[in-house]
Amino acid sequence: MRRHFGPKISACAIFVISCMCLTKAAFASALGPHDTPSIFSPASTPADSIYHLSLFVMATCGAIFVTVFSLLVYSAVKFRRRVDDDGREPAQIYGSNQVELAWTVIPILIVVVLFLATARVIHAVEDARFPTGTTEVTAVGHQFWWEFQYPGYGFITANELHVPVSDPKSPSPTHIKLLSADTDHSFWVPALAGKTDLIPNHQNEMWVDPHETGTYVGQCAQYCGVEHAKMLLTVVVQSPEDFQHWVEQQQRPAVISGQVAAGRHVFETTACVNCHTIQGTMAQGRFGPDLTHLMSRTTIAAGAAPNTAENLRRWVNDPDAFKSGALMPAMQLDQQDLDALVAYLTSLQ
Ligand code: HEC
Ligand SMILES: [Cu+2]
Repeated sequence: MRRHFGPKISACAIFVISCMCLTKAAFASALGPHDTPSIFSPASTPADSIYHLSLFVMATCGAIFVTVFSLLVYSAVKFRRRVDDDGREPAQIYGSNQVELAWTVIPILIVVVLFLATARVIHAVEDARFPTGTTEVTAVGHQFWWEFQYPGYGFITANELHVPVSDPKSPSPTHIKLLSADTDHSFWVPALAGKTDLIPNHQNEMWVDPHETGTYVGQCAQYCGVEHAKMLLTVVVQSPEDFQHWVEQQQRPAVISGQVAAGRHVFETTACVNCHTIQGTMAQGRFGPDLTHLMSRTTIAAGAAPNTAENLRRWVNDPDAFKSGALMPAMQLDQQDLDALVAYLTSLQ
């Protein structure tokens, strides 16, 4: 006697895979606060609303899954082929208005409810009004790093976005205009907000209203070229005092120290100046990140490596060493110039 296991086995596989995904998601949220980009530990308003919506959608889909799966198991077990089966066709039933109405109307209602819940969140996120204390930032995506302009404060930085924490009683959100210098990128810090694309010649917008200080990680979520995977994002949410302190520090021109004059000379007499800006010097290039306060960042090359003297040396000597495909050429300097240059770079506090 032949037994039919096909449908049961594939249903079981779907169930096991779903359980694995849910467990993984639960673990992701249980991991350290925000060192993995996870939508399951929101710390800012748009991310909160998206998180609650996704829980609602998952619960609805979970209920549908459990209902359908239980009916499937019940039917598979109850109506399985038995030893004493006479092999005749069972009675065929056709045309029950009640049953057909039920399986038409109930799914329509479910879809309408999911649609309305989603539309509500989209409206709340897209049509938000901004209070007077809003911080304005323009983020420009470049292959393969982020430029952050603070027009209200008059400075530019790269890769590590700083924003103030927002007090629910008097919110101080950050409004981010998104532009691209070359191709499509996507700004995604899951704990803070949904992802929004940066498109050449088209301005997109998004905002964050974080309610917990801390460092949040994200990345470019749109394939933008060979080093897309190393186009990481860091957002530092600070207390209003710390943020103010950081702004004042970023507004200062670069430190000019006689001790590193040799390195500054190397910088100013090589192609570095065509691609990088150091405020207060003749270097005004815009193709690469602003280096005025290079040492105030914890990483270099959009999170590709920690910002240490050793890594700066390796980077300038050959960017491809840890970010192959980066759009900065290896500068072919001799050891002495390289040492002097790194000393200068590390003085840029
Ligand atoms: C052709 C343009 C170009 C030239 C010339 C150039 N760079 Fe760059 N540089 C870039 C680009 C683009 C990046 C960003 C690479 C990335 O992260 O993918 C970069 C990144 C850097 C960084 C890391 C900054 C950060 O915050 O991540 C440093 C430091 C740096 N360059 C120093 C130099 C020095 C020193 C020179 C001269 C010896 C130089 N660069 C010459 C284009 C250039
Ligand atoms: Cu990108």
